[in-house]
Amino acid sequence: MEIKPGPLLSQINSPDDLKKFKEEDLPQIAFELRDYIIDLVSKKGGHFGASLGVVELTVALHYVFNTPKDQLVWDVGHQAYGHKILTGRRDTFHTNRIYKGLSGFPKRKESPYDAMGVGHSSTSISAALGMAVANKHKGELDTQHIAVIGDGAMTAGLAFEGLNHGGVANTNMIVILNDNCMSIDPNVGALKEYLTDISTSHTYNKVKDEVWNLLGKISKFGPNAQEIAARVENAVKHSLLKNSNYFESLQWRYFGPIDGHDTIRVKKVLEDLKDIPGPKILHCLTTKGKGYVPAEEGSPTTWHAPGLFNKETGEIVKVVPKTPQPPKFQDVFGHSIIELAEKNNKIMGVTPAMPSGSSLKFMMEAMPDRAFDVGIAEQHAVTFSAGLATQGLIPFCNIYSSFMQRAYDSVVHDVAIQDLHVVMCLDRAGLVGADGPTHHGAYDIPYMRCIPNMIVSSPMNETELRDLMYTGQLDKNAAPWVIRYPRGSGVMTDWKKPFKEIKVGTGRKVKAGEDLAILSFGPIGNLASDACKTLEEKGISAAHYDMRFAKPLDEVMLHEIFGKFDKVITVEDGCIDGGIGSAIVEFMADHGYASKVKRLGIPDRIVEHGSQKELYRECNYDAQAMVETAEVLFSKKAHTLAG
Ligand SMILES: Cc1ncc(C[n+]2csc(CCOP(=O)(O)OP(=O)(O)O)c2C)c(N)n1
Repeated sequence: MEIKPGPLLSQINSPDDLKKFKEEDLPQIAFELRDYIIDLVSKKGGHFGASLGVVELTVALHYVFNTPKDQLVWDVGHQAYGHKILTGRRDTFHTNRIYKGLSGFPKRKESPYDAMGVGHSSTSISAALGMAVANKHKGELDTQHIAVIGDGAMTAGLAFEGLNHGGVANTNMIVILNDNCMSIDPNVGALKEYLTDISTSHTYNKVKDEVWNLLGKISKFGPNAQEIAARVENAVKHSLLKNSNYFESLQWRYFGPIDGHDTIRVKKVLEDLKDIPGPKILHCLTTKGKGYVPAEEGSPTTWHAPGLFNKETGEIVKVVPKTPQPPKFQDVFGHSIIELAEKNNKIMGVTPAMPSGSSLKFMMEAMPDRAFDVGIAEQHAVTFSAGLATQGLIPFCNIYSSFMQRAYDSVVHDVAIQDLHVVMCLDRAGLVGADGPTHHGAYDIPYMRCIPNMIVSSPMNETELRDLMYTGQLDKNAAPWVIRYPRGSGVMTDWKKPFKEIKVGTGRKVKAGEDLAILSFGPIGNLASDACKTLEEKGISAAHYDMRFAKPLDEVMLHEIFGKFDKVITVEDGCIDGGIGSAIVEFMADHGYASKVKRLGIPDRIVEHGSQKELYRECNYDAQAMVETAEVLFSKKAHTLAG
C-alpha cells in the first residue's frame, strides 16, 4: 500500500516550501510529519521513538533557520527522520536503511542539509563549534550553527569537551538539549539527575520566568535585540541561575526548560535566540515516541527501534518460527556471564549505555551490585574496568566494536600497558547491516592485535563463545582479552553446554581436506563450512580451520597448514588490511612459506548499509565468494602448468 503524506506535508519538498506556510499551520505540519514517520517506520522498520520526539523541534528549526546555509547538526542522527523528510527526501524515504537506499543517519554525501554525517553519539557540539569557528574565520558572521543533542548523548565526555571549548569560543552557536530522560535504556548518572532537578525546581523556574519575560520583549525590539540580550544576561547574572546552572558556569547562556512539543513556542524561542550572540543552550523537554500512544505508554527501549508493527493496534510484528532457532550471540553472552559470575565472585559486568543491546541487562537485573551501565562513555567504561581490575576483580567490559574505537587510548594506556585482566567483549564486530558504516565493526582485529599483551579471540559458534568467556576469566589466563562476535544469531540451538577451557592461542580443524585450506576467524566460518560442501561437490577437497585466536596465532597449526597446502584462503568479518589474513601472511613470510594466499574480508573502502547478507556478497566474502576464490586459485594453477 502506498504511503501518502498529508495535504500540507505533500507540498513540502524543501525548507523553503515549509517557510511559505503561516505560523499557525506549523502544528498541523508537525502532525502530518509524525503520521508519515509512523506510517513508514511501521512498514519499513528503523529508529522510531527518537524521531517522533523531535517532530515539533524539526519543523520549528527548518522554519526559523536558513538551512542549509545555517548548519544544523544532529547528534547520533537516529532522530533525523523528520529532518530528512522535510529536506527533499520525503518520496525516497521508503528506501530508508535499505541496500542502496537512504541512510538511516544524516550523511554528508546524501544531502547538503546534512551538515555532518553521524551515527555515534555526542559529536554534535564539537562539530558545530568547528563550523562556527570556521565561519567566523571566513567572516561569515550571519551563519547560525545549531547542535541538537539528547540528554543521553550529553553524558559523554566528548559533549563536555565541546561545551568546555564552546563556552569561551564566542561563536554564533545554539545547542538544543533534547531532554527526554532516556538514552536507549533509561538514562543514567548525575547529569541526568541534575537535568531532572532543573526541570522541576520551583526556585529555578521562578527565575527562569523572569528571564523569559525579558526575553519575550526581544522580538518586539527587533534591532535592539543585543541590548535586550545584555539585560537578559544581567538578570541571569544577578540571580541564582549563574551559580546553580551547570551550563551557565561553563559560560553558555542557558534558556529553558521549555515544552519541546509546543511548535509555535519553540519557533518563537528560536527566533529570539537567533538574535542573541555567543554560545547558547536551549533545554527542551520532550517525550520519546510522542504522539503514538503505544510508544508513549509502552517501553521507550522497545520503541527505540521496534521493527515492523501494526500502526492501528501497536502490535509489534513477531515472526514465530516453527522450529527452535539459535539464540543471538548477545543473549549467549548475557546468560553465560551470569553463570560464570555465580561461580566466580570476582567477575563484574560493564556496559556504556547498551544494557539491552548487549544483553548485560540480564546481569544488571540478577546482580545489580556487580553490573553497571556507565552511560554513553566508552572511554570511561574501559578505564573504569581497568580500575576494577587493579583491585583483583575481573571485569567483562562489553562494548560494540565500532564504539570501542572511541576508547582506544584507554585500551592501550589503562589496560594493556598496565597488563590488567580486563575481558573486552566486542559486540557487533563485523558488518552490522542496516546501521551502515558508522556502526560496522570493521577495524578491531588490526587495532587490537597490534597491542602487546593483548589476546584477540573470536568464537565460530555459541558454545565457543561460552568457552572463550570461561577461558578468559581463569586466573591463569589473566591478561587483556578481546572476544569479538557479530550482531545476530549463531547456528546452534543446543548451545548451553558445560563450559570447557580452550587453550589460549589454539585453533581447531573443522574439516580435513586435501586440495586447499580455508582459515576462518569467527562466525563467518559457518559460511566457510558451506563453501567447503559446495567445493566438495565440485571435486575440490577443502580443509577448514577455525583460527579462534588472531593473537596469539596457533603457530603449530599454521606450520601444519603451510607444510601441507600450497593454496590457502583466509576469511574474516573485518577489514582485510591488517586483519587475521595479514597476520597469517606475516607468519608465512617470517617462516619462509610460499603458498598462494587469498585474503577475504572487508575491502579498503567505506562499506555502506544493507543487510549483512547483501554486504557479505558485495564485499566478496560470502560462501559463494569463497567457492569462486578457490576456483580461481585452481584455474591459475592450471594456467601456470599449461604455460
Ligand atoms: C559512541 C556511541 N555509543 C553508543 C551509541 C548507541 N546509542 C545510539 S542512540 C543512544 C541513546 C542516545 O540517547 P539520547 O542522546 O538521549 O537521544 P534519544 O534517543 O533519547 O533521543 C545510544 C546509547 C552510539 N550511537 N554512539
